[in-house]
Amino acid sequence: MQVKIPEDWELPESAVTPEGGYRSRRSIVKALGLAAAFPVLVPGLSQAAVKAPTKLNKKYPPPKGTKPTHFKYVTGYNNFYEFSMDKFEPRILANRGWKTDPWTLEIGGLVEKPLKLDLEQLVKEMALEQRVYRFRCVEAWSMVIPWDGFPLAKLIKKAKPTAKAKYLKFTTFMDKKAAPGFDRYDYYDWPYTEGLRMDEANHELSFLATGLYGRTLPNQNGAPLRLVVPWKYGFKSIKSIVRIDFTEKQPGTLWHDAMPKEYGFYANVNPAVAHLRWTQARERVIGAGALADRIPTLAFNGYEKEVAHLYEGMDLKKHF
Ligand SMILES: Nc1nc2c(c(=O)[nH]1)N[C@H]1C(S)=C(S)[C@@H](COP(=O)(O)O)O[C@H]1N2
Ligand SMILES: [Mo]
Repeated sequence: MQVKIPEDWELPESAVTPEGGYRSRRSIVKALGLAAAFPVLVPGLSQAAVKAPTKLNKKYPPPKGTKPTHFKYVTGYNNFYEFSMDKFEPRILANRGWKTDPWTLEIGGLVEKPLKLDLEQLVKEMALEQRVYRFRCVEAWSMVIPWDGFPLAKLIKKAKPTAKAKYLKFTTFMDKKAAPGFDRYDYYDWPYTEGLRMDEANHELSFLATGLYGRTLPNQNGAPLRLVVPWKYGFKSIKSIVRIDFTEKQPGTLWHDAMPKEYGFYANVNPAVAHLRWTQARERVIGAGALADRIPTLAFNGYEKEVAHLYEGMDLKKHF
């Protein structure tokens, strides 16, 4: 057996503080092989359930000058309006009986053949890898998050879109009994939807996360499958996806349709374009402490070299 000493940023909170919030089958499966190292501290984790740890993709270690945000902030300070507009409530409300396993992902629109995929099966098929990405919310705060998952391009390949397909539209679950936000904030056009241009979606940075910090994605972070597009504002990284449709025209999305002057379809992180109500030039680093200085926001959230070519010739002030 291969023994791997986890970096301290890889340690799931469960290795430090036993807690009972994550008992589902998939949650246990990927606990980084920590059962061997911490047999008493990971409750309910049998040897049989331990799988090989997700391997860090060496191309995506923590970006230079950053430190991964502590697990307790990544999983305790969330935006998930289906549950609450408060930052701390999703952690509680998304773990009161909302079932994210089993889960079906449907793929339709301009594809050779519509698909219905069982998520557990899909995860088994995809070789999971870990990538540490910067994450920048449009509200001017940021984190650095070790995600586990697979490139979106791999799923697109499986989906076999037709030549007409130019965009992807993503849709989040909508179960009024499972989450209070649909009724509480009934002025939004639920379900939550998002979209990407095909070349953006096929870019190697576009990622589908099934976990973080080497363990199954907590419900509040968008279990069991959420998008991660690190060069765009966080609202593009749609959670708990139930459908992906391939379309010819730019799809409508919840935020863009609700407030097109505040939230663009592209939503590329851009310190030079202020939000209508605040500057985007600086950001608050979650976990750095209340008194820490804000740090400068980087063009394309630090991924300019990798993605700027996607927008060549476009006026980024207009297509914000
Ligand atoms: N379905 C859905 N996806 C969503 C949201 C949401 O409210 N519902 N919030 C978005 C916003 S604004 C952000 S910043 C990120 C937050 O992800 P996190 O809670 O995992 O940090 O999720 C995005 N995806
Ligand atoms: Mo956000």
